[in-house]
Amino acid sequence: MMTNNRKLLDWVKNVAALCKPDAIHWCDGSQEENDRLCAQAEAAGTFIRLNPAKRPNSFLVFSDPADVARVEDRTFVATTDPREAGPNNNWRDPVELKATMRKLYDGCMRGRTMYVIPFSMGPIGSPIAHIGVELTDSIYVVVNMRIMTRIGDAVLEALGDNGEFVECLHSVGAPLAPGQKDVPWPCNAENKYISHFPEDPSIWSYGSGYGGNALLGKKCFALRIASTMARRQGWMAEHMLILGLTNPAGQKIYVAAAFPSACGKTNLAMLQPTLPGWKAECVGDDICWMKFDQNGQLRAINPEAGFFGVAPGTSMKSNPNAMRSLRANCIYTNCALTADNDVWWEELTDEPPAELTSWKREKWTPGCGQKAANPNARYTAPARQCPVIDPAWEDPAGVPIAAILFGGRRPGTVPLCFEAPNWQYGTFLGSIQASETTAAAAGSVGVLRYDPMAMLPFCGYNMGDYFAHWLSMPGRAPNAQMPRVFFVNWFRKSADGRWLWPGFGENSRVLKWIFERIEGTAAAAETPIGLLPAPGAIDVAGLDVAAEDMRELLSVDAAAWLKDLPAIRAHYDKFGDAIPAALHKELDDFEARLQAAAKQADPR
Ligand code: OXD
Ligand code: MN
Repeated sequence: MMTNNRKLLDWVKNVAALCKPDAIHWCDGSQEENDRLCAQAEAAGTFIRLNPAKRPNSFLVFSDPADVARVEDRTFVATTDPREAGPNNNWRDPVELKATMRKLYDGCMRGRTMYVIPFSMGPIGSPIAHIGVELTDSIYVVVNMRIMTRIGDAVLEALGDNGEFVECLHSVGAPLAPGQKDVPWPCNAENKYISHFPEDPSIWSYGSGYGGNALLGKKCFALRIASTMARRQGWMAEHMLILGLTNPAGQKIYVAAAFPSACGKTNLAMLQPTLPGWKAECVGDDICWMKFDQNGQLRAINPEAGFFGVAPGTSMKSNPNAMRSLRANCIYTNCALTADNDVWWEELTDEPPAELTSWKREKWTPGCGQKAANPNARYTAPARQCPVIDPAWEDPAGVPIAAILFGGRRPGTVPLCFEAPNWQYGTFLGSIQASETTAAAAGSVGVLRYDPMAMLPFCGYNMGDYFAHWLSMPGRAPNAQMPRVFFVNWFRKSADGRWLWPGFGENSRVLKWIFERIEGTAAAAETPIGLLPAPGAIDVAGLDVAAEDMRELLSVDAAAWLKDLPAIRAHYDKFGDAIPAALHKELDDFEARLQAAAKQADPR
């Protein structure tokens, strides 16, 4: 199908004139096209076809060792006024940055094909979805985008002659001279740019072929650019998983949850409840777009169509539903290769295979002192293959969000769970969200890293204005019903360094309390930090956690919280006067309540 969309046609023509590809291919998104591109990448030595008896229609790719992860120091937000980008972003002047990048793009696709990928973030035609078009010279990007988003003719049709789309330009930055042989993973490691121009809006990515640097629908569009659109248009683009929770009576709620990296977001998204009769289903594991419907209900879609998950650590023990999603039709990046052409990564099995090909294409044996898979090795899996995918995951209307959860890795201070009594205080809690690095050496103190709403690397504008946007949400729709806000911490440790809470499927006990808070049946006690589960309100039937540990998990240590106060204030100070006055007031009140409680506990 061709398009008559003038803006799209002109843009493709202009980019082609700049990048000078040998050919242009408009992706239709079909299986046939996908199979042809995969075969081509296989012939080029980029893709390794995995054992069809074990992993049908699946491929392994080894990247260049200089191109294995998102590059935050090469990620830019270009706005006319630097204050717009804020201290949380690397600011550049848009005119200067475009001039620099145009020089790099000039002729950068020589010897390659430029692929045009129309894609929809969200179910095609959903009022919450948005369209983008990515131009790329990487087959790896095309086949990954086909899993991670909806691509092809159906999107062009939805775009129509006059539809708006976000321009996403990507090149690996490795032109080929006539007759020059390609490498398996072309990139330009010395010249990476992941640039965002929210005023266009557009994304210009150069030099990297990996993950969020190259699959521009994900972090670049669905978070950085979308957050600026959401602010303007009165909705929310968040770094959150979405899950459906059904109680034994068959009643269902949906919750969204924001956690910094390495806090088990994908595990929670695909949780298997241990509580009898409870069911959890996955809508998404990474990104959540929320808009009010005409009744003032906040409804969410997962803008993605796949999971781009970290492979190491994923196993039948830690996340059986993720493992089952990987049975076929997946792309693996920087995992290790087994002798019988399957993939392996650290912790997949208790015993590693006797011999592997590592992600560096080297022979690997257990005990050789190297990791077989890169620590950021990934699987790209279609979401529809997840055995607990929610029946409404592609509902264009989205799912109603009843609760938002924040959390982090906090060995101390933060209780297992508590609730914010209102939206403003909930926003405050999100703004001081932090994750603690575990003490590397005995006696060393954990370092708190503030990552508000888990959006620090992904908010496309000034974080202080982002907090103001959160505070403005209740006023953005008549009869706005805001979700309840909760804070959770699965990672609390005892004084002697034991995990106090078993986590994983047992987290369903905390979800049950949250469900019952929303239903109005669970008891909570007021404390200086918010509403804590009343004694006995968390269902511990059949759980092997000592009563004493439960008490510790659900205690508020005012003195410990007060110790964080200087760091919280320093965190706020980074954003200067962009921090809304309402949050400063919440912080002052928070401190006063804690001081009163600390005094009561220790009146000296
Ligand atoms: C991700 C991330 O890859 O948050 O999802 O870094
Ligand atoms: Mn993420």
